[in-house]
Amino acid sequence: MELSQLVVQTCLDGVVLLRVSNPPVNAISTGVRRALLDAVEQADTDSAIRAIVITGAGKSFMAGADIRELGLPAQPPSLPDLCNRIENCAKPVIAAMHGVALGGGLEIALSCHYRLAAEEVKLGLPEVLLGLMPGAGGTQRLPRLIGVESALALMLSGRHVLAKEALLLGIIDRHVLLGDAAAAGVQYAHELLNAGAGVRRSRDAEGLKDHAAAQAFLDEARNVLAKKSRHLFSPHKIVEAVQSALGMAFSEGLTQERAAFLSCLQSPQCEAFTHAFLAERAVSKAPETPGAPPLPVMAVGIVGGGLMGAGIAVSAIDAGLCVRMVEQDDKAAARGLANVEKVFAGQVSKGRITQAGMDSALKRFSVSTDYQSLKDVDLAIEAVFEDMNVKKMVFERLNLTCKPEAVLATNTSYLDIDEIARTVSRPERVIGLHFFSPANIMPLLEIVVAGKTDAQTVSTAFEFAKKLRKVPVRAGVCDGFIGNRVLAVYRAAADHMMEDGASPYQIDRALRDFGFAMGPYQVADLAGGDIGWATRKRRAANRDPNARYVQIPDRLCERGWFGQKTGRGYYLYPQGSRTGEEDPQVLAIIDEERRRVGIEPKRFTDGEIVRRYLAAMINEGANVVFDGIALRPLDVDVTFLHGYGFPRFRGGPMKYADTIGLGKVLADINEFSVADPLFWKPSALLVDLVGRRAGFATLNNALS
Ligand code: T1G
Repeated sequence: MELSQLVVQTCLDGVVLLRVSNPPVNAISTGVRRALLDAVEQADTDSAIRAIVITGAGKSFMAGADIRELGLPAQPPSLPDLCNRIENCAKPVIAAMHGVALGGGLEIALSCHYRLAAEEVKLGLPEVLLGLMPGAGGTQRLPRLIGVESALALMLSGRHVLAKEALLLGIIDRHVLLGDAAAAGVQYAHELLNAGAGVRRSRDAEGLKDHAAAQAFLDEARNVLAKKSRHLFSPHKIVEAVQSALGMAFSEGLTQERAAFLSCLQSPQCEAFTHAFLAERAVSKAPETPGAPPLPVMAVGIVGGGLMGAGIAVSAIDAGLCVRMVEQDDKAAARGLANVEKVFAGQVSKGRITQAGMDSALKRFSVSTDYQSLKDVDLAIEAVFEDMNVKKMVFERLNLTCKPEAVLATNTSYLDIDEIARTVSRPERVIGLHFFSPANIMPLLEIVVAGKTDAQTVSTAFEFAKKLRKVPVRAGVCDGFIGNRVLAVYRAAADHMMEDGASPYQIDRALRDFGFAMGPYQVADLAGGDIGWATRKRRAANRDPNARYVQIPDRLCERGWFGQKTGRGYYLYPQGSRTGEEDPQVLAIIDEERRRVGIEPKRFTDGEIVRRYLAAMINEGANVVFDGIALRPLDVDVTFLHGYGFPRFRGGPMKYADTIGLGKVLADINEFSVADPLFWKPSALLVDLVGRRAGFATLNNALS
């Protein structure tokens, strides 16, 4: 695009309006930086111009540096140079913001002399969420403008603030209640000129005057980070940069900020976070959607009012949809209603919604024992007991009752959806919507496309996910789809290590140190051991008799030790406590099992535990891509980031594999396979990629 198109200029009565135009979000690409610098220099030297207003075209001011250029060699002018040039203008420069002003976008505004914003604007420095830090003066100007406490809070959380709060904090000077921010900006410029107001530079603001208080906030931030963000790189750099703002001259502080910014930019964490950001956008686009617009979904039917059905209901009600629930008898219907009410009541008690908000939400909800109440719904979701015959019966009823075009979805987490689809006369409308528990909170939604599902049904499911603010991942039919299929394999790898000598507590600790929020045995205790037990029993008939099967989990389940809900599992939970204590009796049971199968326990280092666990996860992730169950490796990454607690700063298992090198992963698997060749079979995809010296990333581009 020509530079003149990236920044459109209009000039009237001595005020020039510079409108950045780089759809969809006015990311500050190299071209935008060049065009804006040219325009600002020209305006500053043009004696006919008395003030400059910078704004954005379309829906936004500017969403920050162009994320797609982050890994590329830097091109001049740099964003810090542009910001300095703006701040050095000899005539007033006004930022007029609407939509989003994020990252480098807000940093441009901070280098302007005056700032106004439309009511709905979202301002923020979200660089930390990309493993970065503000790199164009944000760490130096914002604390001077609003003080260390508020500036650090914004930069360390990456959160957005609306105009009202920004005004209170002192980030902006005015907010525009009605009308166009750009027009208000021009009017503000005239007012300033009429009042004889001159330039006013953020670097001269006095927010750091109380040195001792500022230092105390910095010390406190360091303490909090040491506890809560020990794995992360960039938050610590942010604190260092703000420390420079406190102790150094502005220009020196900028130099320190630049060095720290570049170290973040070159860190693997930045690459991983950026991968996660782009992968999330890629998964939300179904390949089917362009040719098959979604059907409108206004009313949703849900069969089953258990915890899952109720969670899905709440999620849909929250999205503004009408929800009709069906249960098999009055007692179950009353329980379904109570489950839904309980979730809303919980939100009221936490202050997330008001009682009036709850009452109005519940007006969109009804429960019945009659399938006829579903005759007009656009989408019906079955969330009944995980049993093929029960599910088939439900689908037969839905087929008879629902209107012909309605989408019929199942929330099964592993059953064969093709088989379910065979029970209806419209298999093209059948799809899997696999929610994760609690369904109103967990962001992941696996959209499972069966053999006969048509394109419109797929795009309707994706649109529905968007309405519910879920992260959709397209999956194919197999036992466990993407997430649970891979989970079964790495959980088995963990169990093998437990039987071979590692304690569940060491395994959990090693994986927490890697960055998981919880280890697999803490997760098992939280989810309930009975669920995994039922799955193991179901799979028993098809299990390869030669495959290794660790019986320790069964020994716990046989004792009724299902985890938190029974007060003990792998851990002890005295008096309903949620943080478990190590249990010597569990260790004794493990020892007994080792003796029974004749295993001499060996020591594992934490590093070995991580290596085995991740190798199992990556290898099965590769199989899932190879079999076409996941579209690309990035779909596996998003599944694990949003449904299984994989640390975001590592980008997902497949991204992590690329980071350490697929050759290393394959070498690990080959090493482990010496002792157990049946379990450790290298994925054909992994072998192929290593042979071609390629990474998983090469398979991500085709569809994204
Ligand atoms: N660069 C490039 N593309 C971007 C972008 C950006 N900054 N932000 C969004 N997009 C694309 C996105 O990939 C998608 O593309 C489309 O815009 C719509 O986005 C020196 C270094 C702005 C709140 O972190 O938070 O400045 O998939 O689907 O829900 O200090 O995008 O359609 O091809 O998300 O309406 C800091 C990140 C950069 C902002 C809009 N900025 N973006 O949300 O739509 S680092 C950010 C967002 C920086 C300096 C540093 C959101 C949004 P496509 P979307 P949305």
